[in-house]
Amino acid sequence: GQNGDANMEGALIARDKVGVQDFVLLDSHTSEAAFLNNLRKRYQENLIYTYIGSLLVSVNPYQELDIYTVSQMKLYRGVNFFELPPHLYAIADNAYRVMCNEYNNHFILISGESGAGKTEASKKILQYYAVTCPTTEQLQTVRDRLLLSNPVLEAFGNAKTLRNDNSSRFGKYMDIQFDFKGAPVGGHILSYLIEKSRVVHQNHGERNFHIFYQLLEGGDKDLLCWLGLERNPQKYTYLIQGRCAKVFSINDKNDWKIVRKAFSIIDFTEKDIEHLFGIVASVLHLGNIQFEEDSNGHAIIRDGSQIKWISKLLGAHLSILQEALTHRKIEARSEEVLSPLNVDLAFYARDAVAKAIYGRTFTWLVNKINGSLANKKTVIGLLDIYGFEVLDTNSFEQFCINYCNEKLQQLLIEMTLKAEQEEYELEGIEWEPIPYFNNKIICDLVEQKHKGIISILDEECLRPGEATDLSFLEKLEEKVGDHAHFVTRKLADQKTRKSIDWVDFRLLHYAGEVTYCAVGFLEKNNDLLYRNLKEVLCNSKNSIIRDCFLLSELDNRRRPETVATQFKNSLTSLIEILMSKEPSYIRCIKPNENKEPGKFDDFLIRHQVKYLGLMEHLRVRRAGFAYRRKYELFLQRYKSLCPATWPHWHGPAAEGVERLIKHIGYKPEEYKLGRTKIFIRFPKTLFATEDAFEYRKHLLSKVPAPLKRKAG
Ligand code: AD9
Ligand code: MG
Repeated sequence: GQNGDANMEGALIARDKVGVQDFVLLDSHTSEAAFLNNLRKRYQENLIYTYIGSLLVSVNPYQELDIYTVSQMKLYRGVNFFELPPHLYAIADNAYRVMCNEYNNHFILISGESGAGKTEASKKILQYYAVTCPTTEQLQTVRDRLLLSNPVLEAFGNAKTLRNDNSSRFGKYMDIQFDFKGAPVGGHILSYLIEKSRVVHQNHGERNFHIFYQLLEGGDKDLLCWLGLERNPQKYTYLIQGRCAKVFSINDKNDWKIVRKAFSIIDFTEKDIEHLFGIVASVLHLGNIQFEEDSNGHAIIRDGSQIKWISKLLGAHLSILQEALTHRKIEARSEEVLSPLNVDLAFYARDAVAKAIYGRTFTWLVNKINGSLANKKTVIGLLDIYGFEVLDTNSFEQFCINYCNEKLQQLLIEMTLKAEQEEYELEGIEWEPIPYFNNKIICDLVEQKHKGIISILDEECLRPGEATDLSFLEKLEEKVGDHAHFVTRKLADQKTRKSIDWVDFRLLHYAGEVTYCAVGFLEKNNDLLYRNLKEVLCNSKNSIIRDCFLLSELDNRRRPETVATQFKNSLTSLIEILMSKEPSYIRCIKPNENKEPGKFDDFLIRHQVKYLGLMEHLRVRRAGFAYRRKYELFLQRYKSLCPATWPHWHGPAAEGVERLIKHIGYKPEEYKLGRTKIFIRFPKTLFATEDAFEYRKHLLSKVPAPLKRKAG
């Protein structure tokens, strides 16, 4: 089960200088100031990891630390959870060992806001398994594919944002699959809602997905020539809106090499690669298509060169493609009529194609990678999603991302409190529940059937022609205006002292308040691609595009699910997947807004400590029992402290423990005896026992007291 055992060994080490490595050991009561002090002390010593019991808190160091070497990995392999300084590897190793011993499934949930270090953590854990798990030559390939899926998915799914130079713009859940010997034999990736809008638009200071820049910087001359591309990103409308094609911290050329190498290992044929980059290039060409008005006010394409390239790369008929970009097929009395688009709609159609082909190609990539990995039963899942984010202007994408973070927070609340309560119940221990903020109320506000924001949005999407983003806003005011976490415009000033713009709505998320701009919500939720454009794509000679756009989609008269509803459903099934597994948690903290090493921004960190619920977590840990340990283990360690149990105890371990603690004088309020474990309420009790143990060991060995181990 869960590792609730205390950090007894490490506890004693130089507590003052570098803080305690488990918050449970903080002497001063659970004050926020003490918590922050401890976190700061450790951060300043580059000790970025700290436990709360078995949960790991991580603060982004924004610099390369020397703690991820192979020898570090080996150090953590098979070692008791708390015997070494806190580390990702300890969490990973613990999950692995419990999985091997009990043949059950695990997952490691990594959460925290954008830029806090989730993706780095998930990559490091994967590396840990790749290096330390047993393997055979045969399995080497699977291992390499698992590892190399990362650079590929990051190239296509990550981008520079204001918050993070390598921000995940999709959610990722990866199962690492193990055989009965504990060798990693396969994997499976689920991806969630990629932020397609980025393909056609970027905010100032942000970039499009990395792959575009990598291709232009790194692709060899022949390839670019074949794709009809120029090396200079400034030439492409879709790449320059953020005005930062070049980023200091990113080496596109180098990354390109890694991605290319990854493709060859993940079983991509030359044809696949040709078609894949044909699509990437088509997106760039699409962005450069300009429309102008003819004398009738209809859109015509200004310059035919881009569309020729697209036609070649996607294997689509030139004139049909041209027609599809400037006309819309309308069904009137079982007759199909082509109606010309005006310039605005033509641009809309163009962007819709770019988003659709990129978005679906991303899904194709994930499937392709999955196809190259085998499928087995016992797994450790790694969840790395896009973190909570608040931008200057927050749109539909932020709404989805932040909703996703609410769901995971909800999961965490349920599973930690549940696990804790279940353990006490199982062991027959009484305990008093700790109050905490349950964000279920916010999840409900967003997702409840008929009443929630997504339902309201979907309803508006069902009224084409009538509904607008503003009518959606009105409906929100009307239907959820009095919800505690919806700030209505009428009361905005009183509630949050900031008034709300007439196109905005505001939610009080668990992680803070966010103002969303409703403009574009309906369109993005509908995600409409004109039928004749779909037809063109279904008939494409580019095999990837053909895989992505199936003819059956055209027959389907049923209305496809909206984007938000699809997302909601996929999150619901993700939560189900996770609930069936044993959890481990890593909570990542972002130390400052400047991506700077060594800078501990008190205000920013306090806020995260608060909304991540770390104090509550700590309180639950402490108000319950700070320590618990199986009778056998407890006895094994401390038996030398009692003549009746030393050197051997022959009866049941529980009785041995009872004798032992009577002998060393535990008071009744200090402990409880459960069915299989002893529960110790205060850290001090254990410290004393541990000190006595060390002293006794010293006497027994008649050698100088052991040097204090370097703290972590
Ligand atoms: V987002 O929600 O995807 O926008 P993440 O994933 O939480 O976000 P990420 O892991 O990408 O953040 O970390 C951001 C940057 O911080 C990385 O690119 C590194 O430069 C830096 N970082 C994070 N963790 C570490 C670390 N353990 N060691 C060194 C780190 N640098
Ligand atoms: Mg990330």
